[in-house]
Amino acid sequence: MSKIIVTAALPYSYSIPHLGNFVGSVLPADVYHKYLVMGGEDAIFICGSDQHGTPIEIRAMERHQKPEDFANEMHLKIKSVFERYDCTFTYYGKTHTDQNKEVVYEIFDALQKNGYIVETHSTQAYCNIDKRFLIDRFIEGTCPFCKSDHARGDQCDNCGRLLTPSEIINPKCKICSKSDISFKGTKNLAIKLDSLEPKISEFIELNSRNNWPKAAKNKSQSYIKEGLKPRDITRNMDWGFKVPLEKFHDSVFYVWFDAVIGYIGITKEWDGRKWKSYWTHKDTKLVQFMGKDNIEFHTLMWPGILIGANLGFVLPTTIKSAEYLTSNSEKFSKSRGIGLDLEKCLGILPSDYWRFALMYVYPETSDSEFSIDLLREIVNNIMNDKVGNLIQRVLKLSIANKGLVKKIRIQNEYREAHDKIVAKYKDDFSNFRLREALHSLVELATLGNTIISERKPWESTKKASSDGEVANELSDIFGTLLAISYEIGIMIWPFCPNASENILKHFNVSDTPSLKMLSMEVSVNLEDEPKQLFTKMTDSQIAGLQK
Ligand code: B3M
Ligand code: ZN
Repeated sequence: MSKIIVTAALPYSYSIPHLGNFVGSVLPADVYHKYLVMGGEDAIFICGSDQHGTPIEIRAMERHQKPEDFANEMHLKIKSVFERYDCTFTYYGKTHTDQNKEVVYEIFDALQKNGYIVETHSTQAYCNIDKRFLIDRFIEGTCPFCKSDHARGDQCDNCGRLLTPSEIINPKCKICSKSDISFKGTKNLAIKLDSLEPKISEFIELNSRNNWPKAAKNKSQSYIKEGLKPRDITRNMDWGFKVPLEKFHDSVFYVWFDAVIGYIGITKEWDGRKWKSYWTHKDTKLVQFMGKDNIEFHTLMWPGILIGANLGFVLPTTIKSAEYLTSNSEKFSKSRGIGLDLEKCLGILPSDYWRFALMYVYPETSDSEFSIDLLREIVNNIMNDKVGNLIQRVLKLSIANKGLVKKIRIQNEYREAHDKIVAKYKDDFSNFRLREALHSLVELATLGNTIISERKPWESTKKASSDGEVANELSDIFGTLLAISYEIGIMIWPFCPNASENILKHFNVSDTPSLKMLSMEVSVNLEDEPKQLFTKMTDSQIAGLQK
């Protein structure tokens, strides 16, 4: 059986992620991994906190804390928030560990030996007030490409282009907000992406056939077309992994260098023995979830590092990038204060609700607008009316007519429609259409609701006691409706694990659901009254979110 490594982009550990981050990577990765678990695959789910980089140093500075202490504190908070959203990582680690450092050094050595590291000399922005180099996010200004004011030293937050500080228009120091900036000479180490370009390009050609979204493929190809340049992998700052060369004793590796390698380092942190069998197995599939602003790091720099090091680590098979979740057409962003923070959300609605609603609008192929009104619509009309009510009605009807409940299976009349939906659900997952898979699940509930409203089983239950034919017909309907409810209980598990458990306990199932269970004989417990699966949103919940 081939091994599968599922990863979600490593969140920067300087603040709790918001809904936009969550739906862009960790949530769909968790949903997808749960589906693989249901299919009995040998799949691990790896994520962790990205602990280096300037934003962390900036926040730590503001709090008078050491970057390491601050990053570790935030790491624990982020980890616990994800767990409260029922994300079940195989391991949620972090990048500032000995294990990651070992892998980073091993890869760096190999890159050097293979001739892919070059020394670069450049002038860097320097704040004359704070007396330090203003790298990456320590400098902000206007983007030379899209003219947005959200350009930072390393990347524009709006258009996603990678930048260098000297390109930024009207630069300001992030620490003192002044523009007393000069450019001073400094040296760095870069990875020769230019030399690696033919191999990176070949990798993109080949692997983008594995369900890469258009954005991932097009963006990567257009960068290749422009031509790759050497890219710095070191920075003149203290926080990070020291570059192991005397000449660079005052530099550390660039956060993105040890963050992508962190996928491997975190797996090593998880299991000092097993990590290698996943990362170096020739049949391993590496499936990586991320927001679209992370694409080029994963399709150019990361494969460049892996190809250049040539240590036998697998290259990304599928890059599953997401578009943006928007609010009034603006991208959710923690730096700009739009978007709801995950902790607050959980105080208002339980995790299943967010998991369902967010996956229902997962910006899979284009940006997707999210609002409190839309959330209410999804919770009230879809989760409650279509899914929850169906399960409750079916169980209540069955309890009230115990004698008519016989075999739980889909009646011939509905078999074709039913099979089509279940096959589509599986096909959606196999082709990484996760939002579609959830919509397919809702379609199954719709089929159940149609059967109830067309057949109106309650109208003929009395007659069934004296008419055998009516009784048989009702048994078939109940059997079909119970089978649909049971299947929803299984198929909803990757999205709403709690609802799944609540449904399946009525079918005497307490194990983790599997796809095999879809075709197994099942019994129903008609003793316990069903509780409401989901409830509609109250005005006070809405008000809580608006605050
Ligand atoms: N921490 C960026 C982000 O949180 C970055 C991802 C790293 S993935 C290796 O969006
Ligand atoms: Zn300054």
